[in-house]
This record gives sequence, structure tokens and C-alpha cells, in this order.
Amino acid sequence: MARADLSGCRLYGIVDLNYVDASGVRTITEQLLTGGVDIVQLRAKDRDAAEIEQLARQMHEQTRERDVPLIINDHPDIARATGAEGVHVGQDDVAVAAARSAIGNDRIAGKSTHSIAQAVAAAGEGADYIGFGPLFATPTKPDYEPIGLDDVAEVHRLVALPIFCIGGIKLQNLARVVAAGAQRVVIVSGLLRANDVAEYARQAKAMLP
Ligand code: 3NM
Repeated sequence: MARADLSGCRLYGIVDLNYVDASGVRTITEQLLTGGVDIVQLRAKDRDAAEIEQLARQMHEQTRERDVPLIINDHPDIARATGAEGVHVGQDDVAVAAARSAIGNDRIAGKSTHSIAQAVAAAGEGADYIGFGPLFATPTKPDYEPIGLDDVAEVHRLVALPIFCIGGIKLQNLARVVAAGAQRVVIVSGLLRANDVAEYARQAKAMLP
């Protein structure tokens, strides 16, 4: 298996169990895929490994059919066991090198970054992509200070990896995020709370460069 190519990925959706019950994961995943989300993550903080693995297997059956990479938050071992295409780690989790050695060279390793310095460091660590944010205050990650739009253009100048801007991004502010220089975004609550998830994804994708 070759490491999935992220160059065409623009819209990143996260199935976050803070917003979706385990019983609703299949439906929401289907809606995200129908709306054209290019990459999907399972984020299940504080759940036991057996539950995460079971959900990851279920989601992977769905994402594989559409050739959309599935990323598992925090759990390289589960990503590897389920055949998911990658793992995502935060600043306080295992280093990229450790995640990659657990998951294998043929999978994606992504990392959250919250400043230009962290973004540059993540590239040096060998991350395949980074998250950059939170741009705006967000209930999904409430303890983090928003960094705003000022560094978006600069991080794209300094870091050649795919950069997914994240944090408080909605259809209502997406035009400003793109005008600031973003090429790719992650939207969590905006998508998961939408009345029509697929349509929300379609509209977001239409606004991305
Ligand atoms: N990571 P929403 S911000 C999961 O900055 C996450 O690293 C962030 O959710 C970071 O679209 C964030 O609901 C929450 O704001 C994104």
C-alpha cells in the first residue's frame, strides 16, 4: 500500500464522538462522504480502545469504497489494525516518528500545530500534513487560545506540507479564511451540527480554492 496522496484533499471532516453517538457514526460518515469530504477522521477522546477499533472498522468499510483516507486520532495501533490510512497526533501525544513507526511507513501521520513555530517543527519531524489552529474560538477544543487569521499566509510560505486550517470554521467565515490564504480546512461542529450535512460539505467545498 502506498501512502495516500493528500495533494487533492481540501475538506477534512471529523467524526467526533463529542457530537455523534456511536450509533449515529455510520449515517454521519455516509453523509460526509456524500457531500464530498476528501479525508475523514475518527476522533473518540476517552473511549476505550475496543469501541474505537470497532467504529474504525465500520467507518473504513465506508471510506474505502469512496477511496477517501480514514485517519484515526491518537491511536496508531488501531489505525494499523483496522487498515486505516493514517493517524493524527497532537502536541501532547507521541511524536510523529513514534506514531509512524507504530503505524508503518505506508500510512499518513498528521499533527496538530498551534503556531508557526510548531508548524515548522512538525514539518521537520516528518509529518505528512498539519492542522493549524484554532483560528477561532471553538467549543470542540475549548481550552485553546484562538490564533486568528494573521499567520495563515505566513505558515503557507514557510511549510510546504498540506496545511488544514482548523478551529471555529463555518460556512459563514470560510470566505475570510480562504481570503487569508487557506487552501484546506477542517470543519467539525459546523458539519456535524448542520441540518443537511452533505449539503453543508458541498457548499464548503465549492468555496475552497
Ligand atoms: N483541533 P470545530 S481546533 C479538533 O487547533 C480541533 O488543533 C484544533 O472543531 C486545533 O470545527 C479543533 O467544531 C476543533 O471548531 C475544531
